[in-house]
Amino acid sequence: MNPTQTELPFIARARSHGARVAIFDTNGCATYERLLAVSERVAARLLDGRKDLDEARVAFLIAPGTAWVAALWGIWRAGGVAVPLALASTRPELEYYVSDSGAETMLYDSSTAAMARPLAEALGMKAIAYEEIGPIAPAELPVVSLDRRAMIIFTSGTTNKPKGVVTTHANITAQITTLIEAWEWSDNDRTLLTLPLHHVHGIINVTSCALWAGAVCEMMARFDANAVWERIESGKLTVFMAVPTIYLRLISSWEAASVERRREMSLAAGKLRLMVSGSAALPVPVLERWRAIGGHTLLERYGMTEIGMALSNSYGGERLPGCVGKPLPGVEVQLVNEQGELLGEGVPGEIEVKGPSVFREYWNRPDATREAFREGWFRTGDTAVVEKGVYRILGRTSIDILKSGGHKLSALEIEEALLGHPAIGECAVVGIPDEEWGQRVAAMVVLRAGTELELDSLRTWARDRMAPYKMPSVLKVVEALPRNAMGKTVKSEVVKLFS
Ligand code: MCA
Ligand code: AMP
Repeated sequence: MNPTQTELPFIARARSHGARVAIFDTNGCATYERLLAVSERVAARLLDGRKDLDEARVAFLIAPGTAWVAALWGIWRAGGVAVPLALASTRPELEYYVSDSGAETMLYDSSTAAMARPLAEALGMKAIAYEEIGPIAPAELPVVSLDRRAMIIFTSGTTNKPKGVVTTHANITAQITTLIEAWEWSDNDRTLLTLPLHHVHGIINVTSCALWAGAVCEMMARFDANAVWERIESGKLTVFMAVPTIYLRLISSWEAASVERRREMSLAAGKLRLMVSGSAALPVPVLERWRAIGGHTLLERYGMTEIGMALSNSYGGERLPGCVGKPLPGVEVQLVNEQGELLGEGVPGEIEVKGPSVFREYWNRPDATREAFREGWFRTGDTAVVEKGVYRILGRTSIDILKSGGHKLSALEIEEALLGHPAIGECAVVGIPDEEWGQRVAAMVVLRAGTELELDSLRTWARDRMAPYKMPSVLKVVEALPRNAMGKTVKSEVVKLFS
């Protein structure tokens, strides 16, 4: 590439980190120089003679590690829009993400080939195996301006199909830099990724912040509580971020250890400089338990796929249990009532967010994009209250959006899938409170005449149709769903019937 050309900021950052180690994964380590070299190869392979992908979508199904980052960076450097796919998704789910995004190319690795290659073939996409991208003649890479689209992450909402959240390079840069500043990331840091790489939490907060800072990012193929404790006990980690369910798992693992080992685990945890919880409400008893075990008051923050992170407890100052703190640098936050009127302290209202980190649009859904904004402010659908300038999340405005294990789920999407079951005539899906998962997916069903249904057989049937975290783990068969005078299912009654 011509050195006088403007580069995307993350590339310039990576160049400045040079020979430092960027990633440790199951295959070993990679320096920043190596990441740059490999991602350039990916870009050249994707370009295949073209000058610029011009925002063509490239879907990629790759296990966490150097290959995943090289794929993301390669897509960006070729001028493409990255569509990270979830390893846990089923074939129909992947088909939807790929078709909805209009991705023309699928990048995959040897661990995902069995799923990705036939899918790409069936959809007439170009399929590229990461391991088969050999040395390639260097290509002139395009100049990609910050206002161009960079990524599409699918999110479940109040519609029955997930929507693609489009962020530009400028949005992503803003999402990263606000956290670098607020949480004081530096090249002395070393973090551990245990989260899936199809959400902002894993992609931006952990991986991209670490690589922006010149830190080391250890990447685990999947979360495993004992393996995480081993890494904590290595004494090398400085930063760790996870969802509340993961902290609960770490607590259980600590509790199962011998008294002597517990002491070592606690000592090691206390040496990290920062431990963050987010993606779902952190119950205060969990925060307190972790304070006793790990010697940290977990830093709780609030974010969303559409906005990155918006609110955060203080890094250096007081952290208030049950609260998510104040707006991050460069992020404007306000609370409004249903009429869009600004609310003062102590009055609950909907959180609205504005600033450079807020996404551009829902992919191919101009109406949904328009509805999501009020006078330039993004309407989150989350309710909060402010007390002494500090925000506390009270819940979501829609009962149809669930959070389970940190995954946002649409009750409507799960209902639509369940209605495909031959025994199910009617159904209502709700989230019921659960200590481990935050909420559990619960399905209330009315069966077709002459049929029977057990939870186990429903889950077996669902295995090919939805990711494991979407599958109902509670089932109730009823004669009729609770309905109002208009015939609409009353979800609040459904929740009560489960309790
Ligand atoms: C899995 N299982 C569940 C659930 N998930 N059961 C009930 N509810 C669930 N949600 C069941 C499986 O069916 C399986 O059952 C058993 O648990 C183990 O499944 P497995 O898939 O192995 O679970 P896991 O790997 O232990 O996963 C737990 C997890 C994972 C590590 C907490 O869910 C996770 O990584 N969550 C984080 C998601 C995330 O990154 N969210 C951020 C999005 P059986 O054994 O019977 O088959 S939010 C975001 O990005 C915004 C911007 C933000 O604010 O951060
Ligand atoms: P997602 O759309 O998957 O990015 O999930 C974002 C949603 O997670 C937000 O709209 C909130 O409902 C929820 N969320 C994120 N962080 C927190 C938190 N600290 N407390 C409560 N809810 C949270």
